[in-house]
Amino acid sequence: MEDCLFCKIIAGEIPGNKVYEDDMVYAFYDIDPKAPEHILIIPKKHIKSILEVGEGDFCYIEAMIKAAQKLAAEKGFAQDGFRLVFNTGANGGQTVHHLHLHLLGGREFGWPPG
Ligand code: IU
Repeated sequence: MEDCLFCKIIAGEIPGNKVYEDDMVYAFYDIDPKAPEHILIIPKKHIKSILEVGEGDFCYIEAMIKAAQKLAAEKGFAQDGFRLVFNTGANGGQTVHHLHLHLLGGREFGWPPG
């Protein structure tokens, strides 16, 4: 593990507001929510960004999407709609360099994003 904040949250070294965990992924509430429901879904393997997802890593993407389906249904915003976002690199607004899928729900979102 590198010196990575999200790896430390997975390991329980830093508290995270966990909402879901399985053998592949970990999900927790974003500390600075951009919507009434804002959950981060992260792979348990340290992958820096969507650009670093290798051939053997797509099982993590599958698990992340499955977790998003499950959480959107459980939190009650699946039917109204929601947004999934992978910010990638500087122009994409990525600030934490451990792959994370933003699951945002509970309000209407504009398009295009800012
Ligand atoms: P980004 O796509 O890399 O910009 O998203 C990183 C997110 O991680 C952002 O929404 C932060 O609010 C969030 N976050 C967090 O939940 N806990 C933390 O300790 C830190 C960032 I630092």
